[in-house]
Amino acid sequence: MNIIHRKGWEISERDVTPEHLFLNRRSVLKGSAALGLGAIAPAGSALSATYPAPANAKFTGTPTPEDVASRYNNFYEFGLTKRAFVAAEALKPRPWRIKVDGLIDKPFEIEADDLIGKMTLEERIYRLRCVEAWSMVIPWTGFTLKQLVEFAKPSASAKYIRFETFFDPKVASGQRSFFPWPYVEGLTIEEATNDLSLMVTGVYGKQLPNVFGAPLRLMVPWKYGFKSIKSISRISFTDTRPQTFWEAAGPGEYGFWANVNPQVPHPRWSQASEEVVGTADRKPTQIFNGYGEFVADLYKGLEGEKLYM
Ligand SMILES: Nc1nc2c(c(=O)[nH]1)N[C@H]1C(S)=C(S)[C@@H](COP(=O)(O)O)O[C@H]1N2
Ligand SMILES: [Mo]
Repeated sequence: MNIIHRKGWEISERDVTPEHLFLNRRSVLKGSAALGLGAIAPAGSALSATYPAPANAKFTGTPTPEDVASRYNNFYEFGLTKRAFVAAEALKPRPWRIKVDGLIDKPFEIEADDLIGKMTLEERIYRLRCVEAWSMVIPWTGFTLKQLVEFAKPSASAKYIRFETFFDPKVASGQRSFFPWPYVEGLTIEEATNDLSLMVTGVYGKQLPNVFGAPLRLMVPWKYGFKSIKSISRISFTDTRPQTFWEAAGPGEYGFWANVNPQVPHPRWSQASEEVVGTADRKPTQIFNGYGEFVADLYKGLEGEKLYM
């Protein structure tokens, strides 16, 4: 990969989340409740998700064009190129069982759409920064991971959440390759219950297409993109730090925390700037991908950890 090194660019004004929008969020969410979105579910059945969901005014921006973002993806289950959308058509995201287990009140299995139907959906525009030094801006629909944690009722001993992608080499040809399948990721409970952590069910105002990780994927925008695991089939609460797919594949290059930091280079390239996919631009990378006001406190006292790889 060819990386152009540029330093010292200023962060532009429109990249900073305005404080007044932050303060407005509560009223925005109250407003969506007032529209009665929770009231149209037939008794005893899950509410089927409707798109587009109400936009959260705290997370705005100008999205990467949809035809660009949906044709430039990492989804190694469907090959090592950015053209995963072709092979990903083989995935059948419905019906889709999700196992929720480990250190919780009552382990259970649930149909993805039933789980989604129990949650409050909203739309958020997030920046996505891949560890390969490119970025996009994507309008996701989903529910806060915090809602799922509250639904699962973890015991006090649960310190981490481990996420696992489906494993089906007949459907996902990439899973016949040498990688340590299935794809696994993890967060601490504190990270998972941070307001930014989103379980994604839709994108560009529609139900999630396969290539984006249907029917349910994680989005943690202050971390490198590989943390945002796609097509989740199992969610486990544990007291031990899970070993992730990329840690197992390349422990010298990828770690558990993977917080974005322009000052900490990847062993093979700089992270100082990023290619803005769909444009001819590069821009300077921001610490925590610009989300430090929400997440920097999570890492107080953890300075001895490799927080940025
Ligand atoms: N299961 C799974 N999840 C995954 C990946 C993958 O290969 N398999 N790639 C990751 C990487 S490296 C990135 S940058 C993002 C890309 O998300 P997008 O295609 O929705 O933009 O998904 C992440 N989640
Ligand atoms: Mo990535």
